Amino acid sequence: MENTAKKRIFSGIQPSGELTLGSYMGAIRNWTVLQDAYDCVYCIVDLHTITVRQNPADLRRRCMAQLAQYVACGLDPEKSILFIQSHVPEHAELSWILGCYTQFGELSRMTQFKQKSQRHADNINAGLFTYPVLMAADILLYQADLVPVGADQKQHVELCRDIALRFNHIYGDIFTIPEPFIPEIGARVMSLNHPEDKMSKSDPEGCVFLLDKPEDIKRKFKRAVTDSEAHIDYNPEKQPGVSNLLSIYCAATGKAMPDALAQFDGQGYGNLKSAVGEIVIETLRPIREETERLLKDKAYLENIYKTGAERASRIARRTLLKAHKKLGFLPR
Ligand code: ATP
Ligand code: LTN
Repeated sequence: MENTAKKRIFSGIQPSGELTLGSYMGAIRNWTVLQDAYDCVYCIVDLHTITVRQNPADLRRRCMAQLAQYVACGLDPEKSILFIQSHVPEHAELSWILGCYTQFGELSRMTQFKQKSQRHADNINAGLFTYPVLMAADILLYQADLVPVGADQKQHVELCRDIALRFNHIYGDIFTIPEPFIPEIGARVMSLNHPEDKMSKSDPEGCVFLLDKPEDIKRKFKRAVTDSEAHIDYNPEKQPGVSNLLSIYCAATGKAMPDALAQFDGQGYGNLKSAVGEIVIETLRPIREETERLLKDKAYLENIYKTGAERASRIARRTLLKAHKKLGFLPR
């Protein structure tokens, strides 16, 4: 598959917590539909995750669970390369090189860095600062054309483009210049209890996890924050909570917003919450059941990530050596 003329896709998610409805609707769901038309490489980015202190046993468990969820969501290891970032050392190696072509000022402007350094004020480490450089290495190693991510990652993909253009300008066409690929619906699923913020795994009550039990999903939607307008309308500025519920409903059913609005016209918020809760429960049920089944077969999952790393390495090594040659490093 690595030799086809299909365009290449790369994306990754951190094993820094459990996967959420946000990462599913903003990223993974999109990844699955792209598998036939593109040559896809999907990663579990564990190196990124240690920018925030992790418990080693939890990290190990979450990596395995994340791989199982990738497969349960429909990522097919026969079609796509599924692997773990730390198993392919070229990521860290290219990251060092690209860091020498990235400006301090550029990294200082990254919104995620500003937010995370506020949230982890006691551990503003260099890795947190250079995080986007490692992300650029991830993408550029595979010569990716498209990077399917949620809206919050657009700035990082744009920085990746700037770094690649700069490098290519000096050394010739080494890297493919990637484009972010952001879904029309589901690009920014908001928190259920703080609808002005992105749904995030660090806020368990405002967030639905892919492996949540039906009763937990039901409770979270029941308690979702709405407003006092008392009518169902799509207006993210004035009615962020209700608009978020409507967006989740559309993303889960595939319905267009005007159709969803017509369906809920004149109904109360209670009905909307339970309808969205139900559809999310039914969307996630098969994923949870399949994940539980897969997690019992560790050998199968290990085989996926080992094969994935071998296939990924072949592509990554080629790009890294090309860069080494251009930079003037002696061949090994
Ligand atoms: P968090 O904010 O929950 O800690 P994160 O965004 O830092 O997560 P990941 O979990 O690695 O990091 O994100 C995985 C992917 O899912 C990215 O492509 C991201 O854009 C997307 N994503 C994450 N949360 C949402 C959301 N609420 N809505 C849409 N897409 C999202
Ligand atoms: N920073 C991303 C995760 C990530 C990523 C990537 C996404 C790391 N490397 C390469 C796309 C391509 C995030 O979602 N927090």
